Amino acid sequence: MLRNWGWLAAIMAMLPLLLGATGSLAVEPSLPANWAMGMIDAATPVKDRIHDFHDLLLWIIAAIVVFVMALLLIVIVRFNAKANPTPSKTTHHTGLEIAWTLIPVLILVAIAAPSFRLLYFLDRAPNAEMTIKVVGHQWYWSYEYPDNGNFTFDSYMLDEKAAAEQKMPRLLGVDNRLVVPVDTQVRVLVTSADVMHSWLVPPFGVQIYAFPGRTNETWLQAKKEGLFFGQCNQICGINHGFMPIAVEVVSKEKFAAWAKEAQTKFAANKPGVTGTAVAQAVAQ
Ligand SMILES: [Cu+2]
Repeated sequence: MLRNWGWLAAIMAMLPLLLGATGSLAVEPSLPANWAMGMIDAATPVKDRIHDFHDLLLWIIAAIVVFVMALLLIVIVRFNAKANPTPSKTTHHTGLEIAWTLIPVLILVAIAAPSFRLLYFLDRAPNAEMTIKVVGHQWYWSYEYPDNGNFTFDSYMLDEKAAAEQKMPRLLGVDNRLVVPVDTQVRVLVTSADVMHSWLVPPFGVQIYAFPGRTNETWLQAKKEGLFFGQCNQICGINHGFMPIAVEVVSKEKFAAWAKEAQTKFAANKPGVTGTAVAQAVAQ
Protein backbone atom coordinates (compact mmCIF):
# COMPACT_ATOMS: atom_id res chain seq x y z
CA MET A 1 0.00 0.00 0.00
CA LEU A 2 2.79 2.38 0.93
CA ARG A 3 4.33 1.97 -2.50
CA ASN A 4 1.02 3.08 -4.04
CA TRP A 5 1.07 6.25 -1.97
CA GLY A 6 4.64 6.95 -3.13
CA TRP A 7 3.51 6.66 -6.72
CA LEU A 8 0.68 9.11 -6.00
CA ALA A 9 3.09 11.52 -4.31
CA ALA A 10 5.32 11.43 -7.40
CA ILE A 11 2.34 12.36 -9.58
CA MET A 12 1.41 15.16 -7.17
CA ALA A 13 4.96 16.48 -7.30
CA MET A 14 4.84 16.53 -11.09
CA LEU A 15 1.46 18.31 -11.19
CA PRO A 16 2.89 21.85 -11.15
CA LEU A 17 5.09 20.91 -14.12
CA LEU A 18 2.13 19.45 -16.00
CA LEU A 19 0.07 22.56 -15.27
CA GLY A 20 3.06 24.81 -15.89
CA ALA A 21 1.36 26.44 -18.89
CA THR A 22 -0.26 29.08 -16.68
CA GLY A 23 1.64 28.51 -13.43
CA SER A 24 4.63 30.55 -14.52
CA LEU A 25 2.71 33.79 -15.05
CA ALA A 26 3.40 36.69 -12.74
CA VAL A 27 -0.31 37.51 -12.75
CA GLU A 28 -3.09 35.10 -13.54
CA PRO A 29 -5.33 36.38 -16.33
CA SER A 30 -9.00 36.54 -15.45
CA LEU A 31 -10.72 34.77 -18.33
CA PRO A 32 -14.01 33.03 -19.07
CA ALA A 33 -13.82 29.29 -18.35
CA ASN A 34 -15.33 26.36 -20.20
CA TRP A 35 -18.78 25.35 -18.92
CA ALA A 36 -18.92 28.34 -16.59
CA MET A 37 -22.30 29.88 -15.81
CA GLY A 38 -23.27 33.54 -15.65
CA MET A 39 -21.10 36.55 -16.40
CA ILE A 40 -17.38 36.91 -15.77
CA ASP A 41 -16.35 37.41 -12.11
CA ALA A 42 -16.79 40.96 -10.88
CA ALA A 43 -13.61 42.92 -10.21
CA THR A 44 -15.28 46.23 -9.25
CA PRO A 45 -18.32 47.33 -7.20
CA VAL A 46 -19.96 48.51 -10.44
CA LYS A 47 -19.81 45.00 -11.89
CA ASP A 48 -21.18 43.61 -8.59
CA ARG A 49 -24.21 45.87 -8.93
CA ILE A 50 -24.61 44.94 -12.60
CA HIS A 51 -24.72 41.28 -11.52
CA ASP A 52 -27.31 42.09 -8.81
CA PHE A 53 -29.48 43.98 -11.30
CA HIS A 54 -29.16 41.15 -13.83
CA ASP A 55 -30.24 38.61 -11.18
CA LEU A 56 -33.22 40.76 -10.17
CA LEU A 57 -34.35 41.01 -13.81
CA LEU A 58 -33.92 37.26 -14.23
CA TRP A 59 -36.40 36.60 -11.37
CA ILE A 60 -38.91 39.08 -12.82
CA ILE A 61 -38.59 37.63 -16.33
CA ALA A 62 -38.90 34.07 -15.01
CA ALA A 63 -42.07 34.97 -13.07
CA ILE A 64 -43.61 36.56 -16.21
CA VAL A 65 -42.72 33.51 -18.34
CA VAL A 66 -44.26 31.12 -15.78
CA PHE A 67 -47.41 33.26 -15.49
CA VAL A 68 -47.94 33.53 -19.28
CA MET A 69 -47.18 29.83 -19.74
CA ALA A 70 -49.78 28.96 -17.05
CA LEU A 71 -52.40 31.12 -18.80
CA LEU A 72 -51.63 29.42 -22.13
CA LEU A 73 -51.92 25.96 -20.58
CA ILE A 74 -55.27 26.85 -18.97
CA VAL A 75 -56.57 28.05 -22.36
CA ILE A 76 -55.28 24.93 -24.13
CA VAL A 77 -56.79 22.50 -21.60
CA ARG A 78 -60.03 24.19 -20.53
CA PHE A 79 -61.06 26.14 -23.59
CA ASN A 80 -60.29 23.89 -26.51
CA ALA A 81 -63.19 22.99 -28.86
CA LYS A 82 -63.70 19.60 -27.25
CA ALA A 83 -63.72 20.74 -23.62
CA ASN A 84 -65.65 23.94 -24.32
CA PRO A 85 -67.94 23.38 -27.36
CA THR A 86 -70.00 26.60 -26.88
CA PRO A 87 -67.50 29.43 -26.35
CA SER A 88 -68.35 32.72 -24.63
CA LYS A 89 -69.01 35.68 -26.99
CA THR A 90 -67.31 38.20 -24.65
CA THR A 91 -65.21 40.77 -26.57
CA HIS A 92 -64.46 43.41 -23.91
CA HIS A 93 -63.80 43.40 -20.19
CA THR A 94 -62.94 46.82 -18.75
CA GLY A 95 -61.47 45.48 -15.50
CA LEU A 96 -59.24 43.01 -17.33
CA GLU A 97 -58.06 45.63 -19.84
CA ILE A 98 -57.10 48.05 -17.06
CA ALA A 99 -55.26 45.23 -15.28
CA TRP A 100 -53.22 44.09 -18.29
CA THR A 101 -52.24 47.69 -19.00
CA LEU A 102 -51.53 48.75 -15.43
CA ILE A 103 -49.64 45.69 -14.18
CA PRO A 104 -46.92 45.80 -16.94
CA VAL A 105 -46.57 49.58 -16.32
CA LEU A 106 -46.05 48.94 -12.61
CA ILE A 107 -43.49 46.21 -13.39
CA LEU A 108 -41.57 48.61 -15.66
CA VAL A 109 -41.64 51.36 -13.01
CA ALA A 110 -40.36 48.85 -10.43
CA ILE A 111 -37.50 47.94 -12.81
CA ALA A 112 -36.74 51.59 -13.67
CA ALA A 113 -35.94 52.56 -10.05
CA PRO A 114 -32.93 50.20 -9.55
CA SER A 115 -31.93 50.71 -13.19
CA PHE A 116 -31.56 54.49 -12.76
CA ARG A 117 -29.84 54.02 -9.39
CA LEU A 118 -27.24 51.81 -11.14
CA LEU A 119 -26.88 54.22 -14.08
CA TYR A 120 -26.07 57.13 -11.76
CA PHE A 121 -23.76 54.96 -9.64
CA LEU A 122 -21.58 54.02 -12.63
CA ASP A 123 -21.81 57.50 -14.17
CA ARG A 124 -18.99 59.22 -12.32
CA ALA A 125 -16.48 58.83 -9.51
CA PRO A 126 -17.48 60.89 -6.48
CA ASN A 127 -14.11 60.59 -4.68
CA ALA A 128 -11.59 59.85 -7.41
CA GLU A 129 -8.04 59.46 -6.09
CA MET A 130 -6.41 59.60 -9.51
CA THR A 131 -7.27 60.08 -13.15
CA ILE A 132 -6.20 58.23 -16.26
CA LYS A 133 -6.97 59.19 -19.80
CA VAL A 134 -7.75 56.63 -22.47
CA VAL A 135 -7.41 57.58 -26.13
CA GLY A 136 -8.69 55.31 -28.90
CA HIS A 137 -6.77 55.13 -32.17
CA GLN A 138 -7.01 53.12 -35.37
CA TRP A 139 -6.03 50.55 -34.06
CA TYR A 140 -4.55 50.70 -30.62
CA TRP A 141 -5.12 52.45 -27.32
CA SER A 142 -2.96 55.02 -25.61
CA TYR A 143 -3.04 55.75 -21.90
CA GLU A 144 -2.08 58.94 -20.06
CA TYR A 145 -1.34 59.31 -16.35
CA PRO A 146 -1.66 63.05 -15.56
CA ASP A 147 -1.55 62.49 -11.75
CA ASN A 148 1.45 60.18 -11.64
CA GLY A 149 4.13 62.06 -13.54
CA ASN A 150 2.13 62.91 -16.67
CA PHE A 151 3.48 60.17 -18.88
CA THR A 152 1.76 58.41 -21.75
CA PHE A 153 2.25 55.25 -23.76
CA ASP A 154 0.63 53.22 -26.52
CA SER A 155 -0.81 49.77 -26.04
CA TYR A 156 -0.71 47.47 -29.07
CA MET A 157 -1.93 43.90 -29.44
CA LEU A 158 0.75 41.21 -29.28
CA ASP A 159 1.14 39.21 -32.47
CA GLU A 160 0.42 35.48 -32.24
CA LYS A 161 4.06 34.50 -31.70
CA ALA A 162 4.60 37.01 -28.88
CA ALA A 163 1.26 36.09 -27.29
CA ALA A 164 2.23 32.41 -27.27
CA GLU A 165 5.65 33.22 -25.81
CA GLN A 166 4.16 35.33 -23.04
CA LYS A 167 1.36 32.80 -22.48
CA MET A 168 -1.25 35.43 -23.19
CA PRO A 169 -4.64 34.54 -24.69
CA ARG A 170 -4.75 35.06 -28.45
CA LEU A 171 -5.97 38.53 -29.55
CA LEU A 172 -6.07 39.79 -25.94
CA GLY A 173 -2.44 40.22 -24.90
CA VAL A 174 -0.87 43.68 -25.33
CA ASP A 175 2.68 45.05 -25.23
CA ASN A 176 2.03 47.79 -22.65
CA ARG A 177 -0.75 47.13 -20.16
CA LEU A 178 -2.81 49.75 -18.41
CA VAL A 179 -1.71 49.47 -14.78
CA VAL A 180 -3.95 50.62 -11.92
CA PRO A 181 -3.66 50.29 -8.13
CA VAL A 182 -6.07 48.05 -6.22
CA ASP A 183 -8.75 49.56 -3.93
CA THR A 184 -8.31 52.96 -5.51
CA GLN A 185 -11.06 54.98 -7.13
CA VAL A 186 -9.74 55.81 -10.60
CA ARG A 187 -11.49 58.33 -12.81
CA VAL A 188 -11.24 57.25 -16.44
CA LEU A 189 -11.54 59.90 -19.15
CA VAL A 190 -12.12 58.41 -22.58
CA THR A 191 -11.72 60.06 -25.95
CA SER A 192 -10.60 59.24 -29.48
CA ALA A 193 -8.04 60.61 -31.89
CA ASP A 194 -9.73 59.48 -35.10
CA VAL A 195 -13.01 57.56 -35.29
CA MET A 196 -15.49 56.20 -32.73
CA HIS A 197 -14.12 53.43 -30.51
CA SER A 198 -15.48 51.92 -27.32
CA TRP A 199 -13.55 50.96 -24.22
CA LEU A 200 -15.14 47.76 -22.92
CA VAL A 201 -13.72 45.87 -19.93
CA PRO A 202 -16.33 43.29 -18.84
CA PRO A 203 -14.86 42.34 -15.41
CA PHE A 204 -15.00 46.04 -14.45
CA GLY A 205 -18.51 46.59 -15.80
CA VAL A 206 -17.14 49.42 -17.93
CA GLN A 207 -18.25 50.13 -21.48
CA ILE A 208 -17.87 53.69 -22.68
CA TYR A 209 -17.68 55.28 -26.11
CA ALA A 210 -14.54 57.05 -27.28
CA PHE A 211 -15.60 59.95 -29.51
CA PRO A 212 -13.18 62.24 -31.34
CA GLY A 213 -13.50 65.77 -29.92
CA ARG A 214 -15.38 64.72 -26.81
CA THR A 215 -14.32 63.36 -23.44
CA ASN A 216 -16.50 60.80 -21.66
CA GLU A 217 -16.06 59.95 -18.02
CA THR A 218 -16.37 56.69 -16.15
CA TRP A 219 -14.55 55.13 -13.21
CA LEU A 220 -13.25 51.91 -11.81
CA GLN A 221 -12.23 50.70 -8.40
CA ALA A 222 -10.65 47.28 -8.65
CA LYS A 223 -11.28 45.20 -5.55
CA LYS A 224 -8.74 42.50 -6.38
CA GLU A 225 -5.35 42.29 -8.05
CA GLY A 226 -4.99 40.49 -11.37
CA LEU A 227 -4.97 40.80 -15.12
CA PHE A 228 -8.22 41.71 -16.83
CA PHE A 229 -9.07 41.93 -20.50
CA GLY A 230 -11.38 43.92 -22.69
CA GLN A 231 -11.78 44.90 -26.32
CA CYS A 232 -12.89 47.80 -28.48
CA ASN A 233 -16.57 47.11 -29.12
CA GLN A 234 -17.39 49.83 -31.59
CA ILE A 235 -16.80 48.85 -35.22
CA CYS A 236 -13.93 51.23 -35.97
CA GLY A 237 -12.32 49.94 -39.14
CA ILE A 238 -10.43 47.01 -40.56
CA ASN A 239 -8.43 46.21 -37.39
CA HIS A 240 -11.32 46.78 -34.98
CA GLY A 241 -10.92 43.25 -33.65
CA PHE A 242 -7.22 43.76 -32.95
CA MET A 243 -7.10 46.52 -30.37
CA PRO A 244 -7.54 44.66 -27.09
CA ILE A 245 -7.39 46.16 -23.62
CA ALA A 246 -5.32 44.56 -20.86
CA VAL A 247 -5.55 46.04 -17.39
CA GLU A 248 -3.21 44.93 -14.65
CA VAL A 249 -4.38 45.64 -11.12
CA VAL A 250 -1.47 45.74 -8.67
CA SER A 251 -0.91 46.72 -5.03
CA LYS A 252 -0.53 50.43 -4.27
CA GLU A 253 3.20 50.00 -3.56
CA LYS A 254 3.78 48.12 -6.81
CA PHE A 255 1.84 50.78 -8.68
CA ALA A 256 3.96 53.60 -7.21
CA ALA A 257 7.13 51.74 -8.24
CA TRP A 258 5.75 51.03 -11.72
CA ALA A 259 4.68 54.68 -12.23
CA LYS A 260 8.16 55.88 -11.26
CA GLU A 261 9.76 53.49 -13.72
CA ALA A 262 7.23 54.35 -16.44
CA GLN A 263 8.06 58.07 -16.18
CA THR A 264 11.57 57.40 -17.46
CA LYS A 265 10.60 54.53 -19.77
CA PHE A 266 8.00 56.63 -21.60
CA ALA A 267 9.74 60.01 -21.14
CA ALA A 268 9.98 60.59 -24.90
CA ASN A 269 6.20 60.38 -25.36
CA LYS A 270 4.21 63.60 -25.26
CA PRO A 271 0.90 63.49 -23.34
CA GLY A 272 -1.97 65.17 -25.12
CA VAL A 273 -0.42 64.58 -28.54
CA THR A 274 -2.83 62.45 -30.49
CA GLY A 275 -1.21 59.28 -31.71
CA THR A 276 2.08 59.23 -29.82
CA ALA A 277 3.43 56.50 -32.09
CA VAL A 278 2.78 58.67 -35.14
CA ALA A 279 4.27 61.75 -33.43
CA GLN A 280 7.40 59.78 -32.58
CA ALA A 281 7.72 58.42 -36.10
CA VAL A 282 7.49 61.95 -37.48
CA ALA A 283 10.04 63.28 -34.97
CA GLN A 284 12.61 60.63 -35.85
CU1 LIG B 1 -11.80 50.68 -31.99
